[in-house]
Amino acid sequence: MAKKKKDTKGKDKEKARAKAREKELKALAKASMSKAAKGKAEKTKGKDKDRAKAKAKDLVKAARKADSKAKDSAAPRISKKPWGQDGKALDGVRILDFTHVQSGPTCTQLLAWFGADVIKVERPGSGDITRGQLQDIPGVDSLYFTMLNHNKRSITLDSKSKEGMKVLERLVKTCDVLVENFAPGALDRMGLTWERIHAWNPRMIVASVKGFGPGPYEDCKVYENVAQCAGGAASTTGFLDGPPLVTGAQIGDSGTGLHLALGIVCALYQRNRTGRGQRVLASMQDGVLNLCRVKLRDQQRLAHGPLKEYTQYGQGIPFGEATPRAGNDSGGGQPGVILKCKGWETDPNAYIYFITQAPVWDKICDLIGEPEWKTHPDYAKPPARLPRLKQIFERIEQWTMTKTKFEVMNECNALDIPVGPILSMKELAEEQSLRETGTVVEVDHPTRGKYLSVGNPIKLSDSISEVKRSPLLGEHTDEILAKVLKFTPREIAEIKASGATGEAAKGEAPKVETPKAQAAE
Ligand code: CAO
Repeated sequence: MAKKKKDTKGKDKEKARAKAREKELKALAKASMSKAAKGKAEKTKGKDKDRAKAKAKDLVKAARKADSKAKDSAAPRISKKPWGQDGKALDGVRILDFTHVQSGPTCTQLLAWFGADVIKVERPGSGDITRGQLQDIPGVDSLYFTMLNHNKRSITLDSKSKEGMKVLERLVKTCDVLVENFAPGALDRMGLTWERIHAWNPRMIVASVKGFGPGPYEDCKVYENVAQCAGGAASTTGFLDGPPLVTGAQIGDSGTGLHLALGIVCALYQRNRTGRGQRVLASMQDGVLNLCRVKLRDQQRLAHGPLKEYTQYGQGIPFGEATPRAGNDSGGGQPGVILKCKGWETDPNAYIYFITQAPVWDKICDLIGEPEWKTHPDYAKPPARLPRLKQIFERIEQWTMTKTKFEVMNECNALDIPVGPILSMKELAEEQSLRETGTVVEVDHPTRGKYLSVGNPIKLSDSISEVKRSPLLGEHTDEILAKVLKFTPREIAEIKASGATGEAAKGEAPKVETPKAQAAE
């Protein structure tokens, strides 16, 4: 009898738990639905709502499946907290940030967004060279600096002084990762060789951006456009009859910073197993070449005949020995060009990228008013269209020029025809949905005031990614010496008296651009 009562009680408890969980899942679905629906433009509301509904349903289905799998094990359940608010992914990881300019700071900013404690070590008086570069407001940290150094703390330190090295040693012993992008050999010249760092802290990961990997150019200093040229991007960008071109996307600097961040996270993961730190190297040439992978693909395809999807093939222009500049041709092989839209005469961005993807060819023909092209032997099949692409796109352009780029996008999207409006920076800055996802954020800065920045483009469902303003020069020197490195007040006084932390007035950005700063990117 007693046992039966106990069983019933247990069952009741289980029922209550199941009921509570069901409630949780419904709330989860509701939250994700309203989030998805909220972030979309008015005009596409209906379709997005349906998509959000389906997504929410899938979410609940997946959660139920995970729950039933987890029932008999200790496996964790899907977080009950709202999107992105269940702690920080890299909580507990401390970074000694010895980076400057763009490539290194991009990497450490990403790690800081994921929750790492990033301590930026800067030269007293001047700090990161970008603080004073391209200044729009005299005496105020430039947007170049503020937009690459969010969520970090700043300590000023002369790493070449005796006292400075004492502080650096303590930092190495306290941190998990040292990230640097000095010129080749600079870290060694400072006395921070890999062997010394490893002896001080065998768990320390030392991550570097360099222009080139080992080889004939390993000693070169490298900037963004040098990397774009040396990594194969410039020779394959631009039009056939023009010079090589660099692209506005900072694939050399920010691209390599991204590669380095992945290397660091992998090294941290491996350290869990081995207990040992390791060196991580991301060269800018390698990073750019990695992003130009499809161009090396085409280089090898050339040995077997012309690249038929390139516009030049249709124009009868012979191919040379190397992958040519492809204009606006797509790397995926689907014919695509940039076409004028309504207003192109006065608006430099009234254009749209239009792809004549084979599976939607019939829909394109109907849309532009050429239904007979669906069955005509000169147009019906992709190989027949290749030599006629110029004429085909001219016809499509007659249609796009009658509409704005957003009208073209709406009409094409409804038919699953892939198109891309050419969005200006102004349009992106004003785009509400990007504000709502935190991809474009407004940040307040004590000396600059409010400004726009690009937030974390990588979204984790459990990890918060709030964007905090960049530090003023040396803003956290005292705090780091005392609270992180645990120097006594007397030791701090000695360090300061030696001049190792400098005498720069806190928060003041350098006013004069040095010739070196102007040369840097
Ligand atoms: N205290 C004392 N000295 C410091 C210091 C500090 N806190 N921080 C840096 N320094 C010193 C370095 O030790 C170095 O001294 P030595 O030349 O005597 O060894 C010196 O400052 C200059 O460092 P640097 O050579 O890295 O800087 P640079 O302006 O001459 O070159 C750059 C800049 C970017 C070309 C070079 O650092 C480089 O090639 N980096 C690797 C590639 C890279 O990241 N490029 C991307 C740049 S973004 O476009």
